[in-house]
Formats: sequence, structure tokens, C-alpha cells
Amino acid sequence: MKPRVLVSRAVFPEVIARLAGHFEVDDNQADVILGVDGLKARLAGKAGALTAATDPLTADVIAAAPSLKALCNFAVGYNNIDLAACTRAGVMATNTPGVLDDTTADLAWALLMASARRLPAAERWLRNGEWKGWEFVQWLGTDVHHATLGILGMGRIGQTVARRAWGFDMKVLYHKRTPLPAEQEAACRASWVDKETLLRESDFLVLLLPYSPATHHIIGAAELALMKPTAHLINVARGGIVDDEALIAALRGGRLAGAGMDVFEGEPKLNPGFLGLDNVALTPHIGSSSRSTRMAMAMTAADNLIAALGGQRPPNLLNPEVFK
Ligand code: 8YV
Repeated sequence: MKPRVLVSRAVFPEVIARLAGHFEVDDNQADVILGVDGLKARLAGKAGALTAATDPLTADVIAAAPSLKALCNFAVGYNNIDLAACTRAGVMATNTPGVLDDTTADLAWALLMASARRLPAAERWLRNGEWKGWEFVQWLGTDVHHATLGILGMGRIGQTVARRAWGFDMKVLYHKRTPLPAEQEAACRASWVDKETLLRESDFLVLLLPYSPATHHIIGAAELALMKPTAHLINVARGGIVDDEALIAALRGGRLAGAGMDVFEGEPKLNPGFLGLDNVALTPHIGSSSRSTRMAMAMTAADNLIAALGGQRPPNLLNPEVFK
């Protein structure tokens, strides 16, 4: 008998077909949001699951599924998974690093440009029929070229964002706890600075940190106060690394020129304060959303699940201590 697996959210049919070659698949192509109770019910009797970053894979959920051997997130972020609980329960957890770097970096740039050139507000104004004619001083934006790009969190996606800055003749600064090795830094044409210098000197600050208790509100009122009033903040990483209330206050008070936000505290609900602001570009967590990248993410998660339940070490294992 084939092992039984859950696919917790709607995915491309090709992904279900691939899994069906190895497993008895319980899919959720109706895309009902399962939540804690739904996950507990649907994981019962399952050997593994393909899961999304929206699934709360808490200690409670994991404990309720004693047959579980592998949870394979189709996301690079895994703050939705209680890794320690997985390890205690002998469950392998995996993510999908690498396959979404370019697509997510592209969205960071799209939001950066949109914020710099005030695209959302200008478009709303045009659609509302308010454009009565060209004016010399109309919708003046901020130049991106030759400006200073700051990157907080310089992992794979941060480095991909940095490499795209060459074409804009930008100076690139970054901060991460451990500076990159010299040759990697040179490949990004980026210089390490301390966090305070990064905040003070960036014209555009892109956040690319994972969410954890250590990064909760890593950008709050105090950090925003250090930034230039002409600067723009871009968050394509995770809700909660920015104190959204403090950001809204800074944008409203003219203490920050603009922001581009793909992720929010408490999403899909977002602080209604964002909606009344003209100096913020908003997107609904679409950083990795191109067909080919979402396919690559789901297929990478499927590879991990097939390996894990086939008795092999999955390529993107997050908790190798599970084997101890
Ligand atoms: C996912 C993401 O699409 O990979 C991540 O961590 O944030 C996105 O690419 C989203 O989290 C749904 O799983």
C-alpha cells in the first residue's frame, strides 16, 4: 500500500500527478484554509504532507499526527513550523531554498521602483480621471540610479537583489551578523556596514530577513527615526519584522518618503492605516508568484517528500538532528 500524504493547499495539477505516482494523495484543490483543527483532522493517518507557509504546524498539530514522518513546506520561510516539535516527534521538516531567489528579488525591485516613482498613487489619480494635463512639477519621484541601496539580511535573495543594482549604478551597503566572504561580497559589489550605518545611509532599504523572535520588529520606531526622511523601506520577507504601526506613523508624518510592502503583520488582514496612505505600494505576498517559480517550489517540496518517505535524507532537510 502506498503511504498516504496530504497536500494542504491548492497547487498545480502536475504536482498532484507527480505525488500520485508515489503516494495516496489527499489534496485540497478546493483550497479550504485548514487551520489548526483542519490540519489535525487531515494529517491523521498521513505519513507526510506538502504544506504552505500559511499552515500553522504547531507542536499541537504535530503531536496529533503520530504517523507523520515528513512536513515539506513549499516556501523558503518556515516560521510556520515548530522545528523543535518536529525533531522531538521524529518528523523531518524541509523548505525550498534557491528556486525563488530571482523571482522574489524581482518583486523587491518592482516595489522599490513603484515606491520611488510613486506609481500606485499616480495610477489611481489617472484612473480617477484627475489628469487634466501635463505639468512641469507633477508626480515628482525619487531617483533610483546612483542612490544608495541598503540590504538588511544578505542571504541568497539579498545577494540577488544586490546584483541587480549594478545596472542602476548604485552604491550597495548591507548588514548581516557575519559579513559575507570577500569573494561573495565582491560578486555583489556590496560593502558590509553596521546596522546603524545601514539605516542612516540607505536611500532604499530592502529587508530580507527570516522571521523569528530575534527579528520581531527589527525595524520599529527607533530604527525608522535613524533613516533619512527621503528614504524608502521595502519588505518582501515576512510580516512582523517591521512594526507596521510605527511604519504607518513615519509615512504619515513625513519622516519616511515611501514604502513597498508585500508582507504584513497579521496578514491577510493588514493594518488599515496603510490603506489611507498614498506613499506606500502594497502587494498581497506575491514575492515568489510566477508560474515557473511556484511550480519549482512545489516540485522541490515534492522531491523532498519523495526522498523522505523513500527512506532517504531529503535534500532540503531543516532539522538534521532528527536522525540523532
Ligand atoms: C511563499 C514565501 O509563496 O517562500 C516563502 O517563504 O514567503 C513565499 O514564497 C508563501 O510563503 C506561501 O507558501
